[in-house]
Amino acid sequence: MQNWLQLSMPPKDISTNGHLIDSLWNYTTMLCIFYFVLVCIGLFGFSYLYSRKRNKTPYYTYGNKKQHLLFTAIIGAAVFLTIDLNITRISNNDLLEQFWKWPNPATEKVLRVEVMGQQWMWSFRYAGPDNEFNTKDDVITNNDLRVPVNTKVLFHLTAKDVIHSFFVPNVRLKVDTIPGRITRVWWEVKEPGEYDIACAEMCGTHHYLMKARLTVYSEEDFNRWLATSEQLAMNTNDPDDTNLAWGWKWEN
Ligand SMILES: [Cu+2]
Repeated sequence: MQNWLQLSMPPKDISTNGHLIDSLWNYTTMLCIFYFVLVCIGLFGFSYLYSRKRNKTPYYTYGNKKQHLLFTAIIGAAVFLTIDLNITRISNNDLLEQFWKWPNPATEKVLRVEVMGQQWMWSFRYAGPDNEFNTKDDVITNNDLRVPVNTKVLFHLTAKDVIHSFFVPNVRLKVDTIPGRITRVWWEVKEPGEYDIACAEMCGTHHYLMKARLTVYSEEDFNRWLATSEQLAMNTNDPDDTNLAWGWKWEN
């Protein structure tokens, strides 16, 4: 049963690195709750302690005594150190140790995919049998991304018209696609199934329609699908069809 609590939670994490994002998210949320409770205790506690009922004569203070300033500085420093500085440190570590460890197609098994965002759909391109992008045998799909499980997938992304954002909630992954620039991202997913892809950048009137399907196959199923699609591409891709010519030469 899906109740409001489940609906407000992020969807199931199916990736090898998604837990890093989740733990950062939880850490930030927990500390914000902690400081929120602390502020509430102060606010309501002092309102009670210094209420008119308990203090017949008013006492005026401007909070500018040395101990007031010191106390304020300590609270400020604690927030800065435990939240700001610490999440910067954690995310920096995650980037260096995981997200920026780019898989190398020359030395390991990596599936490469080119992604094009446009108003209002996502297109995907696989290199095809010749292993070269932007050639006649490329497998091209619209709003339909298929990848194998337990395999690193490296994406190079761009956009045709305006800035879009490639968002896969189950992988905890979001990256802008920008006209005239290639951004990149990689993932490894652990669970076969079907998942949502969305655009996370308000990109025009039909932004909400810009959704695609991610299918994660077992390795055999993926290879079977790819072989069939490659055959189909070689038979039917029309070199004069300008709608298919949006790819580019892959550069590592
Ligand atoms: Cu978009």
